[in-house]
Amino acid sequence: MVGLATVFGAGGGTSSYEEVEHVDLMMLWGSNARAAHPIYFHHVLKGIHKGMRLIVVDPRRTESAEWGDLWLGLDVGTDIALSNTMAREIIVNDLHHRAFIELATTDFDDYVASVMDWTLERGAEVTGIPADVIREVAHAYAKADRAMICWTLGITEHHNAADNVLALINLGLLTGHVGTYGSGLNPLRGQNNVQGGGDMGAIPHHLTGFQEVENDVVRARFEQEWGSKINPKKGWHLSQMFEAMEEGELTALYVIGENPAASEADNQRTHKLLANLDILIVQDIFLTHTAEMADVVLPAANSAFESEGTVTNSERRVQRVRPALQPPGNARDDIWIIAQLAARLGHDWGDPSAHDVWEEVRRLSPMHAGMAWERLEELGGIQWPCPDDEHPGTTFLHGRLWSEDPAEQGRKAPFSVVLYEPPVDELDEDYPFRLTTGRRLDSYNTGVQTGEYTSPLRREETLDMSPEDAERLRLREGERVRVLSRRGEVVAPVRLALGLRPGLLFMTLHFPDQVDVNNLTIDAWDPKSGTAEFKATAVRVEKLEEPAVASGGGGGE
Ligand SMILES: Nc1nc2c(c(=O)[nH]1)N[C@H]1C(S)=C(S)[C@@H](COP(=O)(O)OP(=O)(O)OC[C@H]3O[C@@H](n4cnc5c(=O)[nH]c(N)nc54)[C@H](O)[C@@H]3O)O[C@H]1N2
Ligand SMILES: Nc1nc2c(c(=O)[nH]1)N[C@H]1C(S)=C(S)[C@@H](COP(=O)(O)OP(=O)(O)OC[C@H]3O[C@@H](n4cnc5c(=O)[nH]c(N)nc54)[C@H](O)[C@@H]3O)O[C@H]1N2
Ligand SMILES: [Mo]
Repeated sequence: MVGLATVFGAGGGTSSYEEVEHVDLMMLWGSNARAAHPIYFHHVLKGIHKGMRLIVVDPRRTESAEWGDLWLGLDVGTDIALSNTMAREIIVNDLHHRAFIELATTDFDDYVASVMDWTLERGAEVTGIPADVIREVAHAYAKADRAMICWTLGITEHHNAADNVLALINLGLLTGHVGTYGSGLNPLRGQNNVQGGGDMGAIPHHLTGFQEVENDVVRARFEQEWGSKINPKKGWHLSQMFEAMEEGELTALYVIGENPAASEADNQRTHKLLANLDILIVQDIFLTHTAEMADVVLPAANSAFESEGTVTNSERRVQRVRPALQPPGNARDDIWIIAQLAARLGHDWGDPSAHDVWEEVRRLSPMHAGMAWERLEELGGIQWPCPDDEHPGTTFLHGRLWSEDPAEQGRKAPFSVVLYEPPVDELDEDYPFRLTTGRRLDSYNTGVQTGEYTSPLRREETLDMSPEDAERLRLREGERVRVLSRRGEVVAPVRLALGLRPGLLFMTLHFPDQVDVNNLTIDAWDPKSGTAEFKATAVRVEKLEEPAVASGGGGGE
């Protein structure tokens, strides 16, 4: 969000799902969309069937990479090196889009100067990708008629997340692959309503519709609607909140729909800080680990199946949801709980419905103004911006950049100088393995919502390791090992994974009761976006016990 908002003024993916079926070349960068975004990947498959070339940039050979024409297995945290090397290759071969750069961008010369050291040889050395492969991909991306880059956490869960995103945006600007149908720069959102949450203002520096909380004119409009004063200073993001707890500046926490006791990096620190709060309130549909630590638990209805409202997906499409089930027991709609809390604090909001809330959103947020409830229904959802009742919604963003008319074009898009910096948690003799963490198709996040079901797909947590490393450490499939980082340790069974190169390990966050992976992760975070470096931990692996003597058939323990 931060990277896109900095360059283009709007923190949303530029393109529509349907466009993916008309793309010539797609770079799926740091995203295992096959497992984590199956609906989106369905569109990718349709694109592939129509002749799209798919290039996957991921340290692991993922399920997504299996569908790719090329897999670039770079070392964790070297994406900026790859992007800068591609940029230099494009520039020295005169493959950049001079007309677009002239028309629509600024700061090109500084950018050129910053990438000129990134020869193919240096890029290959830092990323681990052969020089001729980087060359091929740079040429293919620049020459494609319609090219798109999609990314997710492999890019954003690093200490330099915003710079990683800016590095990808630079490539789009350099080649003019933005602002036209079938091109674009797209972060895929993690949950059905991550985009919507940010759009509604659940983000430290924005009110609803990306309007700056520090802007006096904006605040005055909201204050008039709400009849109360708004703090003029932007708030803290999650990582800053934990820092503020450490410094004693934050002593009360109200958590709605999040399980930080399991999902935050370096959770020994997290647990200590949550336990030290004066008051912890948790509003959730399950009694989570965080809720178990809480002073007050407010049982909520599930907003996906038990209440009414809207969600906004990665293509900026606002869609309606309706209740299909009755909430159990005392569980109540999140809106109802919040209104009751307001009443106890002396503000009578009555009993607002989801529709009432939505009408307020439309009054305050120009990009939602044309999205009447009935129109959302009729049109099968609408993509923002949709400023008035006649507007059909917006398929792709930033077409204005191609306009010759300065008034229509508006602000130009700046190139950003981004410097390569390796991960914070360094590899050394004691911690020689790079552990990266993420997801599998069969489970969801901290397991709260998927922990109870049984399915043939469902697995326990494992430590995934390359067969070469397993052989070197004399480990067998299923053998339990101790994994240690500079912060903590876990025990997990080994699984041999052909998609991993030697030196790289993988685990998920799905089974915190069995293997609490965030015991290992580092709380280093990106000052621009607030995201933690979940994707790069330095660890070592120790054998737990001597393996039973091998007996030909590889028998059990
Ligand atoms: N089945 C399922 N689907 C989900 C979720 C789930 O838990 N289960 N969670 C949802 C949520 S909240 C989110 S945010 C999304 C996340 O969706 P994804 O981001 O696609 O999922 P991850 O597995 O976390 O990480 C993506 C990939 O980044 C790669 N990677 C790691 N380090 C680097 C690096 O330095 N560079 C590059 N280029 N790649 C790197 C990893 O190998 C991994 O394949 O998924 C959503 N969808
Ligand atoms: N090691 C490691 N750690 C990670 C990551 C990683 O890749 N590696 N990924 C990070 C990412 S991208 C994410 S998004 C986080 C996820 O971290 P969390 O968001 O903390 O994890 P979830 O399990 O998705 O928890 C969501 C909670 O919302 C509740 N909930 C669901 N619907 C509703 C509702 O309608 N109302 C209310 N009130 N509650 C509801 C669920 O019951 C659940 O407890 O984890 C982060 N942590
Ligand atoms: Mo996420």
